[in-house]
Amino acid sequence: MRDNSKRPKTRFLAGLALVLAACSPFAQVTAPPPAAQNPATLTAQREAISAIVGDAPNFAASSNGDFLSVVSGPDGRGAKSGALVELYWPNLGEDHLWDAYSGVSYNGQFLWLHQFKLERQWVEPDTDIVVSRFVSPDGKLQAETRDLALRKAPVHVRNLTLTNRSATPLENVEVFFYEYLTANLLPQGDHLEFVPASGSLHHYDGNSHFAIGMDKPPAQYQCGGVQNYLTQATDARHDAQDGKLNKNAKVSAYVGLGVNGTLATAPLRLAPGQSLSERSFIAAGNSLAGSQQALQQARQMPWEAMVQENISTWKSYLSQSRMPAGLSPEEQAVYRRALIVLQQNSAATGAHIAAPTSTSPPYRFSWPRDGSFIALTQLLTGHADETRKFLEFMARGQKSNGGWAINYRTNGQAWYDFGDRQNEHDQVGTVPWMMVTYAKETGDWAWLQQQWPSIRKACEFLLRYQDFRTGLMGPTRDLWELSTADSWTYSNAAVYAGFKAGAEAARRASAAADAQRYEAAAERLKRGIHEHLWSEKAGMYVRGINIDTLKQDNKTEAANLALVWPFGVFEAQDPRMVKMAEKIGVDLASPQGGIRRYTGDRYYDGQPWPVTTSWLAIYYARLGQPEKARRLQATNTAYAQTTGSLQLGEQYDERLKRWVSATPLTWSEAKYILTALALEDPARLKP
Ligand SMILES: [Ca+2]
Ligand SMILES: [Ca+2]
Repeated sequence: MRDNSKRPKTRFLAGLALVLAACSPFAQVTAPPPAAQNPATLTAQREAISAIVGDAPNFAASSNGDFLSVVSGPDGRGAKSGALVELYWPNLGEDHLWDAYSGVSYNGQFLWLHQFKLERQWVEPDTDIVVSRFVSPDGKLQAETRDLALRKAPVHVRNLTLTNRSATPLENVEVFFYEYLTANLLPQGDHLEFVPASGSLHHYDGNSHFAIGMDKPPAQYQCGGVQNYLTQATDARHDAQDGKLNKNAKVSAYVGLGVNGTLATAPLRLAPGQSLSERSFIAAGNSLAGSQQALQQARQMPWEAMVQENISTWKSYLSQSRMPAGLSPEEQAVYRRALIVLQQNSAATGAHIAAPTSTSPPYRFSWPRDGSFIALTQLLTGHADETRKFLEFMARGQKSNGGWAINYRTNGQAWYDFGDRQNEHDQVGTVPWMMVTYAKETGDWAWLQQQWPSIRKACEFLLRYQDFRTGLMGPTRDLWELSTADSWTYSNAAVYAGFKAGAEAARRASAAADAQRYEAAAERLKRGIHEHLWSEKAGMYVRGINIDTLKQDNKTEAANLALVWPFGVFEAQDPRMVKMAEKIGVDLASPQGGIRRYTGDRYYDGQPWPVTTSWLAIYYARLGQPEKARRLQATNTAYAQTTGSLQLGEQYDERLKRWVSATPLTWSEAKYILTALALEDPARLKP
C-alpha cells in the first residue's frame, strides 16, 4: 500500500506561500516541536509544507467587511507583538502589508514596542478593538496600543498611550510609526514620498494608494529602500534605531524588496504618572487625493467617537444574533467572539475567507465547503441575508460545466482550479445542499427557483463522475486536499446530500424527470457507501476506496461523521455509526479530549482540530448523549480561553499551549456556534 505520509501534503495548497517564503529575507522555517506529548499519534515532525509555511502570527483582527487589519501576537512566523501584519483592501484577502509598528524614544534610548515586555493582549469584549499592553525593559514606561479599522472608511487607526510609571520625569519622549507596505501584494513597484501639505507619507503602486500619518505633522520622517544602507534612502527601520531620521523625502520603485517609511513626533517631557496619546493612521484610496482625504477625515474624528462607533456596530450585530440559553460565561464569551469573527471575515461580495492569513498558511480565500458551513451558521443565528449573499457569490463563480474551483478570491475570481478531476467533488454537492437548506429554513422557494439552473448544472456534473459499477463517485481530491487517488467517504456523503437537494429543487421546479434521476443517483450512492466503504474488521467506515482495485484506505477519519450530520446518509442511531464514532473518540483523541483529523496526520503534526472536535460533539448531541457532546465542546472552550483573543484556530498544540497553523479559522468558529445550537436543541441541526 502506498504510504501517503511520505508525500508533501497540505490541507490547503500552498504554492504562493512557498514563492513568498523563498523571496523573503525574513523567511524562517518554524522549527519542529521538540517532543511529542502523545507518542502514539504525534511524531514531533511536521510534513514539508506546514514546516515551511509555519504558523500565523495573528493575535486578532479588526474589519469592516472590505478593509481588515491584523495585529500580531507573540508567536508564529514573522511575529512581532502588537505589530500590524495583514492589511486587506478593497477586498478581504487582497493584502498590502509586510508589517507596521510603533517605536518609542525616551531618555536617549530607542525601542520598538515588540522590544518592550508584552504584559497582556486582549480584544475588548463585544468589539473588535485589539489591545496590546507593554512595559519598557527598565519598567519606567507603559505603552498600550488600541487598534481598530474604521467602520465606514478604509482606514486603520492605532491609538498609542504612553504612561510614565516611574518616580522621575522621562525626557525627550518621541513616538515613532514605521510602515512596510507591500502595495498590491508584493513590494515590487512601490513608490513612497513625503507629502508636506498634510505631513504624511504617500505609499503607492498602480491604483493602490495609502496615506500614512499621525495626529500631527511629524517632526521627523524617512522614505527608505528596504535593506538599503548606502544612500540617503536608508532603510527607514534601520534609520529609526538611532532615534534620528534622515528626512529623505522620496524613494521610487527601489530595486528588490520595496520601500518603507517612518514618522516621528516632536519630543515631549512626561512627568511621573503622566500619559500621552498619539494616533497613527494607514488610510487607503484609489488615488493620492482619495487616500489623503481618508486620512484627513480620520484625523478629524475624535478617538472616542471611533470607539463608540465600533461598540455600537458590534452591539447591534450581536443583538440581532441568536444566543442559545444555558451557556456558561466562558462559553458565552467564546460564542460571541465566534459570531464577530465570522462577520469580520465575511466580504461585502458575499465571500467568506477561511482565515485572515496570507502566507502562514495561505488561507485568505473563499472555499465553497468552509463557506457553506459559515453560511449555515449565519442562517441559524439570524443572518440569512449573509447566507444568501454567499450562495449567490458561489452561483456566480460556478464553472460552465457545473463544477466549482477549489477556492476563490473575494472578488469572485477562481484561485486554485486544477481541472475537474483534480478539484473537489464534495464542494459540488455541498453548495446545492446549502441552497436547499437555505430555502427550507427561510421558506424562500422563489429564490431557490432562481438557483435551479445552477443546482441542475451541479447535479449533472456529479452524475458524469458517478461510477456505475459501485455507485460511488469516481476519484477526486479529498476535503483535506491531500490526494486525488481515491473515492472518499466524506465526498460521497456530500454528493449524496447534493443529489437529494437536486431532487428537491427539481420537484419545486416541476422537473419530474430530473427529480427521479437525482433520487436514483442518491440511492445508488447510498448503497455504494453501505457496501463498499464499511470495514467490518476495522469497525468503521474507512476514509476511501480505490475505485479500480476496491482497496480500502482504512485510516480512522473524523470527517466521516458527516455521514450523519450534515449530509444525512445514515441516522445517528445506526449501529455502524455508533461504532465508528466510538472508534474516532479513541483513535483520534488528544490528551485534553480534542479530536484529530485522521490517523497518521502530519500536517502541523496532526494536532486536534476544533472542526473535528465539534463534529463528534454534534454527532453525540444528535445521538442523544449530550454529556459526551458537552465534554467535547468544553475542550474547544478551554482552547479558546488560553488566548486573550478567545478565538478558535485551525489546530491547537496542547504541549505548546497555543494555536498552530491559521488563527482564527472561520470554519472552527462556525462549528463552535453550531455545536452550541445543537446542545440547546439537537433538532436545530437537521441533516
Ligand atoms: Ca507592489
Ligand atoms: Ca538614523
